[in-house]
Amino acid sequence: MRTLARDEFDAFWRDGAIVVNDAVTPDQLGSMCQEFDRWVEESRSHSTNYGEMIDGRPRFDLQLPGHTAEMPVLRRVNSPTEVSENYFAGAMKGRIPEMVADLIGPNVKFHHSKINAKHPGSATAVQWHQDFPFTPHTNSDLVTALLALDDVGNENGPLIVGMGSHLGPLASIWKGETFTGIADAEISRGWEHSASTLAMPAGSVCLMHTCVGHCSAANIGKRPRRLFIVVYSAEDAIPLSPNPLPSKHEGMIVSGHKTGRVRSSAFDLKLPERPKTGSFFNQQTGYDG
Ligand SMILES: O=C(O)CCC(=O)C(=O)O
Repeated sequence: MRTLARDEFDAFWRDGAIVVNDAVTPDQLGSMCQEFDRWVEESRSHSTNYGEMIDGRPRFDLQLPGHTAEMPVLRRVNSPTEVSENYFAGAMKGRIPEMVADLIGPNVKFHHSKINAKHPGSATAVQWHQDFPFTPHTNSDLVTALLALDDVGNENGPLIVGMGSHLGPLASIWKGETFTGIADAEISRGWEHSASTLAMPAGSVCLMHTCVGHCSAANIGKRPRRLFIVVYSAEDAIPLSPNPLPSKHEGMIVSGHKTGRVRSSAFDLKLPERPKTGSFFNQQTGYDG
């Protein structure tokens, strides 16, 4: 292993999630925060979602109603690696992809990225779900890396993880014929029993197995909570549904090399619905266009 300690590797496969400090350098973290602040300044001159991803949906997502020029509320940036060298470097080089390669490598590729910002007082709790049913692949060697740009404590919208739940069943995110994006309650009730709230200092990363059940709390504190989220897969895991956040960087090798092979594991799930807006939060709250 290049970057993770043996006990971190073991904890990941036992619990389905670990937090590792100093995942990027202080300079990198500072540059990412500055870039986000610059986007917030830019957002003052917009009253609707704006910018464009490669599929035409808006890149910059505002809290509406709520966002104003005086009090800007930029809550999401989709595919930031496409518009920022700082976010591109954080995702493609350095400790984060190295750690992911330690877990599911040696050959690892990029799938998608986003920044989720929870502002004080914003009702942005995220309901229980696993990531895999949103991004099914031929095997489940996928890791979601969530880099904290701010200190995250109990008050400002922390991640809550059902420890060990990646070893259990996949929970449907459909209710009958309706795509809700929320895990089947019978299964998620089990995750609550082993739930752990993750404190994260700024610059730390949570590495999460794609099958681990997780949710996140609303920000009831006074400080913002911004996470830069990057999804990686093993190179031989082939996507089974369209990328919810398509990126010109999808499939980029971040560790090892391309083999052109496919590896499959057995599972059974209903394919997801692609978000009409840029976000599965809107699917969970029923506001997806
Ligand atoms: O931003 C958050 O709090 C949650 C993110 C999350 O659950 C995810 O990206 O799967």
